[in-house]
Amino acid sequence: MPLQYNEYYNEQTGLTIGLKKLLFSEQSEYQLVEVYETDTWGNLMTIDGMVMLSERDEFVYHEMISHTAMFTHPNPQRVLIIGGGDGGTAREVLKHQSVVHVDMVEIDKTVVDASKLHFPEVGDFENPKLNVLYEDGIAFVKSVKDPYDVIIIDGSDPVGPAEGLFEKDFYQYCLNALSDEGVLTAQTESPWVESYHPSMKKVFNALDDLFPISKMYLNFIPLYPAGMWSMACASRGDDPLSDETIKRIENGIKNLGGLRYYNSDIHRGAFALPTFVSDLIRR
Ligand code: SPD
Repeated sequence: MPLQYNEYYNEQTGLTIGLKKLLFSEQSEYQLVEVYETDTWGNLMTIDGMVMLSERDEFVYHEMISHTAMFTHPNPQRVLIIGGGDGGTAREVLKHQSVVHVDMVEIDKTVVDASKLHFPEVGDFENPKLNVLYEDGIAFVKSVKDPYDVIIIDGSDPVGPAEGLFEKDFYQYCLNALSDEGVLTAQTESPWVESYHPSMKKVFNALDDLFPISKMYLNFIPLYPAGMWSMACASRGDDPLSDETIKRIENGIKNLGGLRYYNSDIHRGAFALPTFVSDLIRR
């Protein structure tokens, strides 16, 4: 019997990944953080039995959650990342020359430690513009005094410590913590996994109530449940689909190194939703 990792997301339906060996396993104060060497995906991090990232496909998630927000804002200087302990979102954000300061608020230092050890290409932890804080992201965002231009919610699934990241109160605090033209993006789970629909609806209803502009967008991540992944983009200023935003992407993308998924066509196309997906969040 080969060594396999299984994540079941609908009854007995799930995802199977071939493993070579376990590299890291630590039950932190919050969750079980594990890293495996896989057969074809490079190293893989799981939290409480759910895939967080693999070396081979992490670029999709990190490029899409970061650049969508960063280009929707006309001049993002101060950025807040809630979660994001593997460092991949910060790495993408820091590619933007306008950025002056990034606070990354990760509740669990074990995630950062595991990433530094086993995902050396993912994080840019030595970057002097990056400030890593080990705190509860909800409490942090509630007490922000100096607003951020972009807030990115790169949490895990809505069970355990990340549950509060799918609640309306949290998005109210985020709105208060954003500057006038502030933009927020968040990961919002797979439209194919019914158990997460209530959390998805909660987030999109909250954003719709609170922000002048809020939209869902999609990307395709092979090691996440069902491969189709949704994200939210909400803005106090520009629309992610405005001509200005698209022009900013077209002019600015050449200054960012090494993108492999995100481009202006993907940005535009990602907001086109299949009917069953837009029905999920229609009120
Ligand atoms: N089930 C996957 C949920 C993924 C959420 N965040 C992933 C962390 C990558 N930075």
